[in-house]
Amino acid sequence: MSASTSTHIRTCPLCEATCGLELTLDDQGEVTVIRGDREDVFSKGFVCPKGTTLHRLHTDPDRLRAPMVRRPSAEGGSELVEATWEEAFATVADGLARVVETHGRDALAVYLGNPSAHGHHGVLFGRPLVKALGTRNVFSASTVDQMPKHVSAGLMFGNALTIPVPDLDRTDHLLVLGANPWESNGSLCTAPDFPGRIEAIRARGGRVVVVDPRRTRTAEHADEHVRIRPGTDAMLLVAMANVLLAEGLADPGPAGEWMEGLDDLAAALAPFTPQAVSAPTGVDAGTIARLARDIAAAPSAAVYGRIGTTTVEFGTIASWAVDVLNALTGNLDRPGGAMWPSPAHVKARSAPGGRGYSLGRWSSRASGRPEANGELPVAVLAEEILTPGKGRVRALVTVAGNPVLSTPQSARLDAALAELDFMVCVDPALNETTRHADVILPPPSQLSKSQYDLAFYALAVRNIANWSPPLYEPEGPSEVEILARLALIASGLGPDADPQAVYDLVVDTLLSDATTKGDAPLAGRDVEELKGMLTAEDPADRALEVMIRSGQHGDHFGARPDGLTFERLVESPHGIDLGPLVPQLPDIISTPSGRVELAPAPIVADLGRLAAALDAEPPAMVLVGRRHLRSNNSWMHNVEVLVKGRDRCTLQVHPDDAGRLGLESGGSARVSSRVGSLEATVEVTDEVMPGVVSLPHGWGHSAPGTRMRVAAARPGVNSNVLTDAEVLDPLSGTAALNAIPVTLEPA
Ligand SMILES: Nc1nc2c(c(=O)[nH]1)N[C@H]1C(S)=C(S)[C@@H](COP(=O)(O)OP(=O)(O)OC[C@H]3O[C@@H](n4cnc5c(=O)[nH]c(N)nc54)[C@H](O)[C@@H]3O)O[C@H]1N2
Ligand SMILES: Nc1nc2c(c(=O)[nH]1)N[C@H]1C(S)=C(S)[C@@H](COP(=O)(O)OP(=O)(O)OC[C@H]3O[C@@H](n4cnc5c(=O)[nH]c(N)nc54)[C@H](O)[C@@H]3O)O[C@H]1N2
Ligand code: SF4
Ligand SMILES: [Mo]
Repeated sequence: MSASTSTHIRTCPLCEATCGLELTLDDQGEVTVIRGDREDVFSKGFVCPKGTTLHRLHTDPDRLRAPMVRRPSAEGGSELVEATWEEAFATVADGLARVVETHGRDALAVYLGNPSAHGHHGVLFGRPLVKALGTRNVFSASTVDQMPKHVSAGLMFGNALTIPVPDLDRTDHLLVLGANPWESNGSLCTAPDFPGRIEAIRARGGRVVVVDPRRTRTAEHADEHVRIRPGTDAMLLVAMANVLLAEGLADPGPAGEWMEGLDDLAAALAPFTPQAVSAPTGVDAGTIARLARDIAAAPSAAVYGRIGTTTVEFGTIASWAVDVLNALTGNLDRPGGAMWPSPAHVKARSAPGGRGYSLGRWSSRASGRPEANGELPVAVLAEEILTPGKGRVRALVTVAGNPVLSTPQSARLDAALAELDFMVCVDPALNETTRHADVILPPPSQLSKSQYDLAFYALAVRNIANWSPPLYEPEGPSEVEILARLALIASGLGPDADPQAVYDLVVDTLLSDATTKGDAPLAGRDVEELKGMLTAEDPADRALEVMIRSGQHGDHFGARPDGLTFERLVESPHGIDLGPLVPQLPDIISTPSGRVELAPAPIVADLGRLAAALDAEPPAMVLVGRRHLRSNNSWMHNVEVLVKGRDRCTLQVHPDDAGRLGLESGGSARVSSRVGSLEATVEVTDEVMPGVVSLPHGWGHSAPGTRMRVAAARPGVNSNVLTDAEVLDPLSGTAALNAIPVTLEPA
């Protein structure tokens, strides 16, 4: 990491694709250009426009380099001013202590945003902080994203993290619903150059079908595009499963030996015939039956659903139905189908079965929404702050999140945050959310930390391990140090407690698990001796080293000399390819039955709600979201080269609707929903289907008191002003961010 090196290789931390980057440095150690790393074992040189701007986040003059603390202002109000780290941590200790002493720990809440799931630092050290806060008010971006998939995987396979991914590189048939990897590069399916991998399916004679209310770039590159009425994928998918069962096409293949519930499934799906779902989905019955027969007939096939199938009212049913279709067509756990990765940081299992997955162990205070994965729906955060009574949230910790732009009914959340007694944000930006903070603790930039994508290698289409060193020395405490010190403060140990205690705790817990729990790869070994064998220095890297070495490909601390070590990762800047995905049944299953549960009771029970929706009158106009390649949720709009050019925060309206309503491109429309209203610039395009309008999320950078000067010059509007915090997928608590009923008029 010396400044005199001319190139630096690292994995891009920005989206889930984990592309290898090659950074060229000048003799001052400044990054001059970023290209795709052609030698990267996974991405092979692929890069997108965001990856090439990674250094611009580091050099952004608006990036906070010192903590901000709220102080009384000359005008009689208050303002955020730069402070020392000592002052900042002392202020946090005071603020949290005051709230806990007066109102108890239930008055604390925490929100973990998307970047905290990238890399390994936040993933490993966010947990001790959440634990130390000792509250059930735990929120994250998962409940505006993939929580339905965790719930369906938990109920079907026993573990919320065992999510099957489409085996893109070997499949003969890919059915994509509600995902647009041409812009997003994929999610819950880590595949650098996702578009190239899709094109390869077609090049080898396979077939790609895209289900989306918009003719996306992904749809344009497919063999077939099926327009669907937003929010109804669950109906389409269960009707397809119904067809397979009714026509005798259901054949789970050898994996069927490990499946439970096939008979219950047939009964539960009986109401959902293609005829019954055709009107609400807007897809004709013949097409639905053919889509089902096509996946059954293909030599191998994978069904893959993403944001358009999860952030909707029936997200868990849709997520489950995706894997039911994979299972019924013999594609679950077979090459070319939907398979489970075997990531290096996860320990091997030697037998199926386990405690399984529980849901709804507690509920939110104000509206009784059940927890999932230990979290409450972020949609209820505002009401938990605003509703008086015992347990009312009075203090909030955010880490790497911008919920004011990212979560539903955000005007209410924005107002609620102003009511808090105390708020601390771990974030490098002074943005729409952090402007409400009493203290902002900015971690150093991504270039100042090492990188290993714990979460995403568990979702990758090949088994990959790739660790990147930091490029620069951090200019202040590392993110791990900040999180550890917050954990110590939350535990009541004060602002000066030594973070080493938390570093040790994380490593000790991992080693203790590896020597005692489950299949304990290091059973009988001495924890202190193992600790002495660690080679990494950084606390997050030391924890990672334990996971890698005790993991399924690991050296088990010398017991398997050919196994993976941290040193080998360090010596392999372009990554280590551990091969294609391999079948995992039955050992991967941790349901109490030890079998795949095709018809989990909570999901079958929820089908009644889906059946009731078959006859509901559909709204005349609904709103959906979209993503653009040059944008990343809410937080990269301050990079000039990414946002320059044409306005991307436009309201897409179909020509028929535009004509009827008197709207034209470049004009302005007022969009209103049950909870809010905004004015957006119109883009008339037949990319969207009639009756559907689309607005991207993550915009709306016009709030006072922020420091995002580039973003503020092209603010756009916040689509989540329109999304309704009361409309959730009940099992997962995930907000419906698509299929929002709206009305439109010229502004
Ligand atoms: N309407 C609508 N809303 C949506 C979606 C949608 O499709 N439609 N998508 C949803 C999805 S999938 C997601 S994931 C969420 C995202 O929601 P959030 O995670 O709440 O928001 P982001 O925009 O990702 O904001 C990330 C924050 O992390 C900060 N940050 C960046 N790097 C670091 C770092 O290294 N450390 C720390 N501590 N902070 C960092 C940034 O400054 C920014 O404040 O939005 C959701 N909201
Ligand atoms: N460039 C870029 N890349 C990103 C991100 C980003 O903001 N920008 N965000 C990252 C994150 S956090 C995530 S979670 C992933 C998300 O990855 P994707 O899921 O691929 O994201 P989107 O591009 O939002 O695609 C969702 C698609 O669903 C469609 N849709 C909306 N409603 C429905 C519906 O009811 N049914 C169906 N079938 N389709 C529907 C939309 O038209 C859209 O094309 O992307 C990641 N990658
Ligand atoms: S596709 Fe994702 S991982 Fe790859 S360069 Fe772009 S932002 Fe980075
Ligand atoms: Mo996401």
